[in-house]
Amino acid sequence: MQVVKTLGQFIIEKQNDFPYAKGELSRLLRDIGIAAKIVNREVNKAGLMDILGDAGTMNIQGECQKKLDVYANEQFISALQSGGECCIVASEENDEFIHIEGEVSKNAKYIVAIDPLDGSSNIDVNVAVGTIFSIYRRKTTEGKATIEDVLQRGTEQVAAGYVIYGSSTMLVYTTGKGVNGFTLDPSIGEFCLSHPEMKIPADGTIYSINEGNYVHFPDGVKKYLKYCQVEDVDTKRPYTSRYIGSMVADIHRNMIKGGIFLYPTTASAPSGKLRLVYECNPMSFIIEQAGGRATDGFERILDKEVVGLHQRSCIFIGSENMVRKVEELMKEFSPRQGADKVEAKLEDLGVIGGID
Ligand code: AHM
Ligand code: MG
Repeated sequence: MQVVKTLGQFIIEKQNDFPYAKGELSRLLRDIGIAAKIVNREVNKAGLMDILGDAGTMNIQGECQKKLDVYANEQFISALQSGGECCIVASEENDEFIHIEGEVSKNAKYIVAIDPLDGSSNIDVNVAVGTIFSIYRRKTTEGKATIEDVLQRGTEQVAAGYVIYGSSTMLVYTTGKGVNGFTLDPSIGEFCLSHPEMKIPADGTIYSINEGNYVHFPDGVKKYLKYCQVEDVDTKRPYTSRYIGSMVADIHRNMIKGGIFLYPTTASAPSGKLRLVYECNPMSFIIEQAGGRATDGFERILDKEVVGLHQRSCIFIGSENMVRKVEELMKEFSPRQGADKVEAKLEDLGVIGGID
């Protein structure tokens, strides 16, 4: 008989990897897993919205319908609040970070940054969406946690993960000792270990990018796209283009099959579109732990200075050799130097440039 290992059992087992752990991180991960199941239930009902009532209206049970991203945000915050291990939640849905108050959280040591429902433009069309989370240990030792606790480099993450609400629902996470994936078995309502010790192939044949922005890409990226499309039997080119428009789904597929996901700078997004704290950093931590690579073309994502909660970054992430190839072409055709370098830095830091 095949023995099933649930997420809860796995987390407790892995606690022994951290000799002085008191179980707080384990409880935090468990809380996130619970919220993910609730969000999953609502995502699965999304197509019924028109029957049961649109966002902002009452459904037939007299409940007020909320937009799913708002709903997901509330679920994760409330799970973290009642769990008591988290002192600050920083979310894509909130302009400012949120202090978790209350007796149960008074000794909480962890900061959670979260994108509760990424790829939300895909909900209406029944395409996979995801949740991305990142966990830091608080740095300050007294009083209320502060912005200094939130703005830590990606290298300081103690755990990160994502949930993909797709043809099946999966939770994938790392605590810095490899990556493990769990598939939700709806019949028992548990995430079960289905993808132990996930590894991304060093080479791949899939590239994922919104090619509609081509004219605005830096020359290094344009050269890379041409490289992907040229015929070469030895390197299995031309590669296959696959772009869902949900970062979690695109990166998850590439992690399993081998591939690269690119979101470079564009005219409307001079520093890239995606957010460093709750999108790029957690996904980069996971991909690196799976043996892959993540950069902004010049610098490792996890080493980037973090100065703003909603700071943006461009990102090239996935199979190691594919990412190295883009870096090589960026260096050759779009080098950052002199004034460019200063300007790019200011854009990265959100001092100049922006996106609607
Ligand atoms: P969101 O956080 O508003 O959902 O935006 C993030 C999403 C990513 O999941 C995806 O990779 C990207 O935006 C797609 O952007 P685009 O439509 O510009 O290709
Ligand atoms: Mg997002």
